[in-house]
Amino acid sequence: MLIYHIEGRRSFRVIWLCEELGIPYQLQFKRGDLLGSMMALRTAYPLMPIVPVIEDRGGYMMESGAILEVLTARYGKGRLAPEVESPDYPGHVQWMHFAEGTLMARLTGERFVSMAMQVPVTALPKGYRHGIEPLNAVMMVGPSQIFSYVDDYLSHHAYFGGARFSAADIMMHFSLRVAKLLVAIDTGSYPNIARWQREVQGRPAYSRTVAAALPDGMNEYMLPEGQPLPFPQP
Ligand SMILES: N[C@@H](CCC(=O)N[C@@H](CS)C(=O)NCC(=O)O)C(=O)O
Repeated sequence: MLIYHIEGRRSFRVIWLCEELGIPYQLQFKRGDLLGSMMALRTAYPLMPIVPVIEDRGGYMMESGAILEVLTARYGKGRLAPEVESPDYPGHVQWMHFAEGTLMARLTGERFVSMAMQVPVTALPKGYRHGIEPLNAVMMVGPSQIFSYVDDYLSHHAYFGGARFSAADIMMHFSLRVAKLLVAIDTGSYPNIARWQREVQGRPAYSRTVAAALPDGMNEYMLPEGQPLPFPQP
């Protein structure tokens, strides 16, 4: 299987899953060259050049959550997903979707507003950032309410997979890691999220993933935290 990869991006999830399940893979990326990695993908898959894309069994597939689901079903042999009848199954599926469907959508939404308004995320009106405020005109769930919900879940579950680590933990890990960059909120300051982060980052497959996916260390897109800059500055 070939994984189109860009350092610091969501392809990390696919690599981590492969490392957990022992799925052989090759990476297509240009080390230290985010634009070069993206151009390689644009050439291979011009119709939807967003990362990750995989090439497997003669076909292309994109959308990280869907890729993880397919690979887990095909190669997992019961690993990284609770049984359908298990009490952990609904939570696992919820967080598989929440990672992109609610969490990343709202974090990037806030970041896009900041880019359009040309102000740091911390200078956005309070309602966007903190969510429901009874007297605020903006009645939406914002990042800090989302992180409180996530932290509460982890106060009575070891993992997003429930009692055992699952693909949902891999999905949520990326979204929580980039929270600091996108909206300048350190999820490590939430005690249960911090406990969970330490634990999952202690997995041998995580260390192998970091070595393969980030050979020059963590590259947070080369962007300053929470600033309205859409691209790396020269
Ligand atoms: N929901 C998609 C999001 C994919 C996505 O937005 N990837 C980013 C990199 S992490 C990307 O390729 N951005 C470039 C673009 O949006 O054009 C997934 O989970 O795979």
